[in-house]
Amino acid sequence: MAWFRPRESQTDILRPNGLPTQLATLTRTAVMGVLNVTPDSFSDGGKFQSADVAIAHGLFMASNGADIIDVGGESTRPGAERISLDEEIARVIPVVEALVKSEVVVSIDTMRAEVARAAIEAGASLINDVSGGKADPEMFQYLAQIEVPYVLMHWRGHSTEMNSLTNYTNVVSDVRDEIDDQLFDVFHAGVESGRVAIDPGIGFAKTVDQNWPVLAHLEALEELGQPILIGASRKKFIGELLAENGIPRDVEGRESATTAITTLMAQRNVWAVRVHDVRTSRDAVEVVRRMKEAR
Ligand code: PMM
Repeated sequence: MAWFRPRESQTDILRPNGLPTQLATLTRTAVMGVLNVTPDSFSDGGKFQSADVAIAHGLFMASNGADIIDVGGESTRPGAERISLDEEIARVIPVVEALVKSEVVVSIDTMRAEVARAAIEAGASLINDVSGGKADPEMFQYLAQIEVPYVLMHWRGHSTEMNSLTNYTNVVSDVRDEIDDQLFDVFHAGVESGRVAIDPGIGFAKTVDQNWPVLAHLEALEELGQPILIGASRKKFIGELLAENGIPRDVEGRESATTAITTLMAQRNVWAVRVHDVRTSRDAVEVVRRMKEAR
């Protein structure tokens, strides 16, 4: 029948090498649940500061359908000051250990090689580095010695200065070219190319308006040939989009729009979305998966 076209291959989703089996065989976009063990992250800061509360929330997200729990100890909120290495390790490692013990797949959200090392030794399965190797010169050297996947994010500078680093000639091609430069460095350090996923860094050194073309022109990032992760969940650009009478939508009220972005990204075959509300995004990627299967 003319309307019956061959099924689209589920392998259209490009994913990094080195993932644990349950993630390597997924036929849909993966859902990464955000677990910030920080007093000041923008959307959940302070809520999961104590290790026990953080662990409970990580387990809750896993039972709600998260494929990966992304544990971070350092806030990347615009303007945030850095914390010490010891403080970061003290915040995240007990949480990583407990989640791994419960057989949860954990990624470590850190810019520091030493934190990444401690987390991998505690059983984490991937490294999520918002600086894409730029904050710590040791990161790529460490990565070259191990075999876990790595998320390399577009990054121009630390949180204290990133809001002043938003000059682009063309945000879409500039972000792509800068990620390409970061990729050159990571490959040059000896890291296997198949292990690296890329992320345009929604809200990082980007004005509210600059995030939209980046999301709308994912083909520019796709040209780089790496798996893609998107972290748009509850961010300021959504709050501004949904503002009423000049007042941005509060963080909790950004969920439906976040789910809409997850749907569009899954449709586009991104490897993973990093979100706060796991259930809604997981539902969205299941819908997309089923729709693709029915084609
Ligand atoms: N955003 C935040 C933190 N870590 N990691 C990746 N890979 N991509 C992101 O967009 C990203 C990240 C900041 O948001 P949060 O305060 O909600 O964690």
